[in-house]
Amino acid sequence: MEKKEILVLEELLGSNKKIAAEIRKKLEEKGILTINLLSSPGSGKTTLLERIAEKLKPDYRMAVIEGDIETERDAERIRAKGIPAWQIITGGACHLEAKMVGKIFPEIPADLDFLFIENVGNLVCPASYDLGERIRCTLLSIPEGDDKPKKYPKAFTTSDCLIITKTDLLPALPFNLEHAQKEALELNPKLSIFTTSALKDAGIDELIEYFIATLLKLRQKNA
Ligand SMILES: Nc1nc2c(ncn2[C@@H]2O[C@H](COP(=O)(O)OP(=O)(O)O)[C@@H](O)[C@H]2O)c(=O)[nH]1
Ligand SMILES: [Mg+2]
Repeated sequence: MEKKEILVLEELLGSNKKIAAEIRKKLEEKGILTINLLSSPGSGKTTLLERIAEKLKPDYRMAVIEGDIETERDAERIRAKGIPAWQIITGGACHLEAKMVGKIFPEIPADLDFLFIENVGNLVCPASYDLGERIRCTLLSIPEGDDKPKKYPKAFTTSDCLIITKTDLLPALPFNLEHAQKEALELNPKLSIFTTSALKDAGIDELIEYFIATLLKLRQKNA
């Protein structure tokens, strides 16, 4: 990469960081826990959010910001669960940026518990953009293969949590769960790891407990 290009990129990331820090501060003052979901297309982000919505809806208030290159489809799926959702259409950009979240910020209800952000399906660019989240989760689905953490390290090194999805497919595919977890932890020993199947409703309750525990910690800090 040319030096000039590198400088432009650093400037862009620098201003993104400032906007993200401001968003995080404002959301956390309201006691809202923000969770940024990263993964390849099709690894199960929206399906996981649909499951989480069903389980959280009776006791908690959540909303979702959806990021996609095109279409309103994911926001429509979330709204069908009775959950407020905003769709950001990037028109080609492979990641969300903090300023895009900032545009939606005035519409976000102050009494939310959880704000989920489903990033554009891509394991590479979204890893470089802080969106003001407290928790970043990377999803890795069984069909993608257990070798992916070391091939796409930044998503894993910058995350707080790894959600291995579609575990119902383990009997059908050669995915070594232990190997994937070991390599992810070698990259980032602080990762909290969850193994889930949204289809079979496995491991989702444990993941939700982690989100609730983090929300309580955030609110204790505010008190
Ligand atoms: N077998 C299986 N398929 C799943 C699971 N979760 C999602 N899928 C399927 O994976 C595909 C992509 O899911 P989607 O949630 O749209 O992925 P996204 O692009 O990451 O949001 C859909 O066909 C889902 O039905 C799961 O737990 N098990
Ligand atoms: Mg989706």
